[in-house]
Order: sequence, then structure tokens, then C-alpha cells
Amino acid sequence: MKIERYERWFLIAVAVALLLAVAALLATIAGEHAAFPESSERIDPALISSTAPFDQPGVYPRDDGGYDVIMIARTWAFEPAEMELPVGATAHFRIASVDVVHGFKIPDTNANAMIIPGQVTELEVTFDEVGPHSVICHEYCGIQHHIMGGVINVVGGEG
Ligand SMILES: [Cu+2]
Repeated sequence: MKIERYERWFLIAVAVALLLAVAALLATIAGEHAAFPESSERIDPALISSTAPFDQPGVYPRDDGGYDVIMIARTWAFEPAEMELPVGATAHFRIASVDVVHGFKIPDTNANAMIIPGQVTELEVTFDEVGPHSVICHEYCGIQHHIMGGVINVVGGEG
């Protein structure tokens, strides 16, 4: 089979572009730690309020300088709904739903996950900007879905 010279160049250019796209994808996964939010464990929604750590939702300092943020999602609120974190801190969120599927989004960060009943959703967010950050449920969860939200106040940065 004869392939014209320009056609061969075009085939090579397309192959190179495809390889570059795959390489960029792999570099993003490896370099930026791109990953789906994981279901780290399963939990019975009926037992959440009596199961550690979800029996005491809140913000807890970790040994590595970050924070564990334990949250419960329910119709139609996050618990805690308001919290404070120092700027530059990495928050390790663990979120569980006691009822239906909820969403968890913090605009302008990498936080964008679903909170599925029966699973614990884990994600990490590093807060680099001082100020209030909205927490939004972006998964329709009932008639009052639009009021479901919270706020993370990122404070500090005196240095
Ligand atoms: Cu909702």
C-alpha cells in the first residue's frame, strides 16, 4: 500500500499528538496526585452518630501539622456548618451521610465529591487563601437542598 508523503507526515503528527496527550495525562496523575475521591470505608448510616469519629464532628489537629475534619451531611445541613482553619493548612476531610446522597464542593479548590450513604468520603484540601470559603451541597437532596451549605473561615497569614 502506498502512502503519500504528506499523508505519512499527518499520520506521524497525529500519533505524536496522541502520545503527548497520554503522557500529559500520566504526568498529571503522577505529579498532581489526581485521583477520584475514595471510599475509605463503609459505615452504617443509622450508626453514624454513635460511631467514632463521627460521633464528634469537628476539626482536629494532626501530628503532621494538618487537620482532620470530621463532617456529617444530612438533609439539609453539614455538621459542623462553620469551622476555622489556618491558612496553608491541609485539611483531611472525612464525611459521611446519615440519609441521602449529598454533594460536597468548595468552589475554587479541588474539593468536589459525592457523599454516598454507607460510605465514608475522604479528600484533602490545602487552603492557600485567607477568607471565608463556602461549602456547597451540589447534589440535589430534597426540597431544602438550596439551603444546604457551610463555611470554612481560613484565618492567619500574619507572617
Ligand atoms: Cu443537597
